[in-house]
Amino acid sequence: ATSPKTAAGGASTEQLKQNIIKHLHSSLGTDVNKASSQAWWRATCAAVNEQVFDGLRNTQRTHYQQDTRALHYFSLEYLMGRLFSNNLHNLGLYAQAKQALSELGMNIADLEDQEEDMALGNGGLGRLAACFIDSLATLNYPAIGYGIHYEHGLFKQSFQDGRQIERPDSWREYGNPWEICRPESVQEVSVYGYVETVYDLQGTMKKVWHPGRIIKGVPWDIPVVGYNGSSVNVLRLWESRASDFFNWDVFNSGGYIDAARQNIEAETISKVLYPNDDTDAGKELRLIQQYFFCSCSLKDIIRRYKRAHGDDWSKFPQQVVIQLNDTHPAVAIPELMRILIDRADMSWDDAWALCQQVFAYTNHTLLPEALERWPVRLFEKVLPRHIEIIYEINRRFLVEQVDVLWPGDNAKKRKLSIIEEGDEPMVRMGHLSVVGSFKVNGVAEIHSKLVQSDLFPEMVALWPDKFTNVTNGVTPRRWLKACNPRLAKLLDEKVGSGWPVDLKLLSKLAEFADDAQVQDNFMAIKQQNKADFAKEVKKLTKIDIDPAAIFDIQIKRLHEYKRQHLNLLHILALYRRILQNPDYDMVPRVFIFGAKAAPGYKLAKEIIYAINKIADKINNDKRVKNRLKVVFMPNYRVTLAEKMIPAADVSEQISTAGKEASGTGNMKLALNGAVTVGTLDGANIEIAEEVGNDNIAIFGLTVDEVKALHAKGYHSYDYYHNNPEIKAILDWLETDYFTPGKPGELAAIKHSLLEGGDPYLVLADFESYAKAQQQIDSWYRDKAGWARKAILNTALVGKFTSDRSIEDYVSRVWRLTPCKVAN
Ligand code: DL6
Repeated sequence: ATSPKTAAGGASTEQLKQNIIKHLHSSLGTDVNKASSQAWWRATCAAVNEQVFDGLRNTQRTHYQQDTRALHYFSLEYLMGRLFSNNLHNLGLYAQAKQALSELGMNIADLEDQEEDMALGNGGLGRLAACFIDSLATLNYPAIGYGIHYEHGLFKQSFQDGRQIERPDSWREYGNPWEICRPESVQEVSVYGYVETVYDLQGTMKKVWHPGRIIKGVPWDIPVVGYNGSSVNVLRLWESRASDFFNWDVFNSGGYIDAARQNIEAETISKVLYPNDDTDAGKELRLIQQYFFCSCSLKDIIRRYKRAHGDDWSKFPQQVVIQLNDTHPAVAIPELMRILIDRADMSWDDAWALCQQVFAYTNHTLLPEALERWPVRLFEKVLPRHIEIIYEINRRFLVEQVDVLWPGDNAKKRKLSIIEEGDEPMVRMGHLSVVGSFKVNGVAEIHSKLVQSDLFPEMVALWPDKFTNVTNGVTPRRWLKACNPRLAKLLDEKVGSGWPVDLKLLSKLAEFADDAQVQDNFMAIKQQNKADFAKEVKKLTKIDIDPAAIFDIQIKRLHEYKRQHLNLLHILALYRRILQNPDYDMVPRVFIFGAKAAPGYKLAKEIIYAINKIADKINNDKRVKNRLKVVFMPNYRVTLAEKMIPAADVSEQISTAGKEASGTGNMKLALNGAVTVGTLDGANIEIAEEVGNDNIAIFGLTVDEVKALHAKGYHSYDYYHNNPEIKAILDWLETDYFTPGKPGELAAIKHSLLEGGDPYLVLADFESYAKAQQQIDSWYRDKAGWARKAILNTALVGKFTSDRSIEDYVSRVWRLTPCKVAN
């Protein structure tokens, strides 16, 4: 049977089939009889791209004709995951493609598995960028994402005897059907060299930068398809290559080998994503990466602006707004100043006035190790002209702002200076971002408050209106409709099919929270998702898990502040209780982890090792009688998250209060009906406000209590000595119980919690956490009560759609107007 035309105005099933076969023949050079799954997948992508490219052309034409103000999102990371099913869903073509493929004898799920994840990001910050560009296209806002076309994304993770092994990720080794190279828009970027001061005939001083190296930036465009046939925006990622001009010189002078070496050096810039989510400052290549993509992107923006406005810069701030995704792209501020002053001959005052209307900055973390600072001497070497500009921005800031509000106060100047004094003077990128931006936001209410009170209080005194909040969000298209089709169907039936673009409609589901039939349906869906995921667990880890148990999931980067080790200590407590009391009564529970540790983060890797070793012991201990299972899923990534989230009963959001800026996994899990065990941190606080305290298990110290405890003096040994369960568990880690013949192999955790001072207050929160887990256990025993909670979680988290975040940015920061694209 063929289906009618799609909502997107696209092809019928029959046409789609013909198109797929056409592309098998003409794009892939193969035939239905011998095509591999990979070829079928590529042919289907090519067929889908016919519509994607139509949308792209229409969108670009409309934006050009209407000369729209546009957002330019600058981000070093985009954690896109797969695009196949996402594009099909957003085009309204998924069901048709499934049907077409099935009529061609292919299973759509098998084809989905042909696609590598586009893992050009580490975690929350990169995934947020991906959700935001989805929402921008869906809401018809003119926007372009700029970033780096890394050859290798985030490493692939496997376990060897429980230890994390990293392998390179080569996501586009055999090409990527979603991207288009745009040689016509290549840019050139300079680095190194020296600055000369020259005077023209009128005696006016000018600075001339003589670069030491020129690199070519080649743009790759990835179409970003809005939901339901709206706009198709672009994610433009820059790949570095050696500049033709530069190589030619070296080549002509007989230096073929030198030319080849420089080629390699130039290409290194976009070679690999730095795998830390917080600490890379100091690495020369990282600074060059940041500058490379900012410079390419600014020149691209200016080229487009000049096409419409020539050399008249007056409309630039009306047309262009640039969002800095954390401080990683902050070097764009001095780069724009350099272009305006050195290239466009603008006065300092005019250039600065313009810059300050263009940039806005989002802070994503308060962790001191994540606040970027670059050695001045590195800047001098790599970007000699930019450091001069930064000095001048700083000089004027200190004289014209700081000294005016706090005359003669040198301590204030030291604290606020963009240049940190010391043996090794540093450029503070956070300070530069605040000074150079017209708006600064945090990513959840509490985080934005802390940005103001703890990180930049003096900046708030200088510019109270500059600071605002935009709570994060997630796209419900990927994180509910596409990843949880069973629940999506139930929601269509109960609240209508408009919820993917109007997530508050889900609140209508709350009316059914006590309806026995809806409860049964909702929990049956959860059960089926759990059964599907149990098969995946078996396939990937060989571990059998029972879908009747509580699936308790902690998925996020491995970090001490996220406290996977708190979860682990509690697992050990349960295990110990079972061993001490063979009849220990608990609802069977499967604790499931997914996390990558930064390759250089030793303790994080020790925590992974400990979880794996303890899992091994518990899973094979007959005395446990299946009450407890522990699973660490290898290679956690977007595609795996899409399978885990629909199967979760419990969502672990257990960071030390004040440390997790927002979290977004918390939103995805609640949206799919998981009940959160969480601290009053980041967006957990807002989730609790939405779902109500009966439907979330809150525990632990609050931000104020954490501060008070640190102020008073925290002694983790007190908890060790006063709580026999804590003592027994920590001592257990030092034995060879979990690592036969190798005592002490898991002791790193104990040492960090005792001698290391337990910086993230794991022991202080342990008791309260264990109680919250007890609460979950007793809630789960009441079937109807649990179903009600699960339903209400889905129903009441409509606030956390990234569409709402984008509308908040639009009204508080960007001032954009939607631009409907005619098909
Ligand atoms: O804002 C997105 C995401 C937050 O949800 C997380 O809470 C936060 O940890 C994360 N921050 C980073 C750190 N990057 N830097 N800098 O990924 O941002």
